[in-house]
Amino acid sequence: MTDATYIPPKVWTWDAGSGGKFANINRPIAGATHDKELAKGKHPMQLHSLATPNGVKVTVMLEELLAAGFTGAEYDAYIVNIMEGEQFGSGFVDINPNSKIPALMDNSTTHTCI
Ligand SMILES: N[C@@H](CCC(=O)N[C@@H](CS)C(=O)NCC(=O)O)C(=O)O
Repeated sequence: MTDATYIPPKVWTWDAGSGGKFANINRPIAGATHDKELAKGKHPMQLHSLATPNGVKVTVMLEELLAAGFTGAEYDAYIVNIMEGEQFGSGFVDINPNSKIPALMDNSTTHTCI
């Protein structure tokens, strides 16, 4: 059933209060709010994420590739605590301007991210 009385606003504003606890972890904003360098490990694949339903997707893929014997999927994993706003650190925003986890850097050839 649809609400035929709902009229969409001309200018959308973020009502964080209506989203419960998820309004705090999924925000309609992006970009750096503070300087923070990203950690970097020894493998070409650098994963920056958190164990949310979206955040585990890349980990699952990489682990399945490794289990299948694809050694090129070795990676270093780093936690981005989105409850603490770490997705707005400058280093993370450099690899994902959208400020969303997960972000995976593949340094094996050229600098690309997914
Ligand atoms: N399209 C992405 C969406 C990722 C996404 O929504 N990530 C959320 C956590 S599950 C996030 O980083 N939220 C932080 C924010 O919005 O500030 C995917 O499907 O993986």
